[in-house]
Amino acid sequence: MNTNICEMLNIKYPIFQGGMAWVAEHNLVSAVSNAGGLGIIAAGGAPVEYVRDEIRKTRELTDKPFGVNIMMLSPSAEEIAYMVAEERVNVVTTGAGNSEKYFEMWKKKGIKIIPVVASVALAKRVAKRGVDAVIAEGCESGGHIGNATTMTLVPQVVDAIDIPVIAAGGIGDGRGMAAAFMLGATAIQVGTRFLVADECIIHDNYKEKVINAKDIDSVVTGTTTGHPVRVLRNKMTKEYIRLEHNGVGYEELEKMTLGSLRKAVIDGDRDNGSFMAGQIAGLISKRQSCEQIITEIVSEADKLLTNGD
Ligand code: TUI
Repeated sequence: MNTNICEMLNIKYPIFQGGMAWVAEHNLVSAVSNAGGLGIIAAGGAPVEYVRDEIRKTRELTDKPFGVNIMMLSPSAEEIAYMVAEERVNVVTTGAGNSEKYFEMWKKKGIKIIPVVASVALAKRVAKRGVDAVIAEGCESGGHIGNATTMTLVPQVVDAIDIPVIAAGGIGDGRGMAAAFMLGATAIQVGTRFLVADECIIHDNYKEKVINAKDIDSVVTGTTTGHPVRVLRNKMTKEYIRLEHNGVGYEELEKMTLGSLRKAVIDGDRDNGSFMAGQIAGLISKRQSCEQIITEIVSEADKLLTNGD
């Protein structure tokens, strides 16, 4: 399990925790890093000072490496890009857009740059610009997604570039990790399984929704607007999908979902919250600590990769 990513980032296990907006804050991040994975603070749509504060709080709880994920659609993305350079975080991951204009600055500060890509084209482009690795994220993931599946995207990205590839999307146990390694990845990113971690601060209704989810409870809103987002189905998604298929436009739909992620994470509002989660939610059935989650995934994968059973 000691792969090139472990060496590069000085982590024990090649497991990243996905940078989930509103969810991935200092408690979860430090617990994952302390357990030997890479915890990643999600900047999401938060203001720059909130994210700086999260970095400092995380540093109080761990002396292990951790990262910050910058969501490029955020109005604060630019300020956060400069702030993480100032703070010299170990790793920056970026998603929902292209962050190449910041690469030189981050490189000069010795920050490892690992963009999330949802296509081979973007993987090639950022690899040419000298990033350290890429996270190839398939559309099984929760939240904002691209088109390709993990099974098809990962091997194509692996073949297209010569830097390490971290597989993301639909990976929730050791079987998923072993499969990702078979596709050529040398690390995995896990989001949904960490939603139910003891150290994850989300509302209990959110955790319950993940634990109770079945294979078919995952839906994608925004397929008609160009902003597809994978969530667990509820009253809000039913209404959203009905409206978008009746031709209601993006602006109007956005008003409906304004603040809906907060409603899920903080309020646990079962009807109106946006319960972002990946398709693997159906597999997740128990609450565990981050340490238990990581060691269980690693030992399952290790066994499969060593003995094949
Ligand atoms: O970013 C994510 N997942 C997210 S961000 C998020 S916060 C949010 N909240 C409400 C609405 C929308 C977002 C929730 N989940 N994953 C990484 C990711 N990046 N997935 C897909 C991409 C991506 C897509 C297109 C990256 C680059 C890209 O194109 C860039 C370009 O310019 O070519």
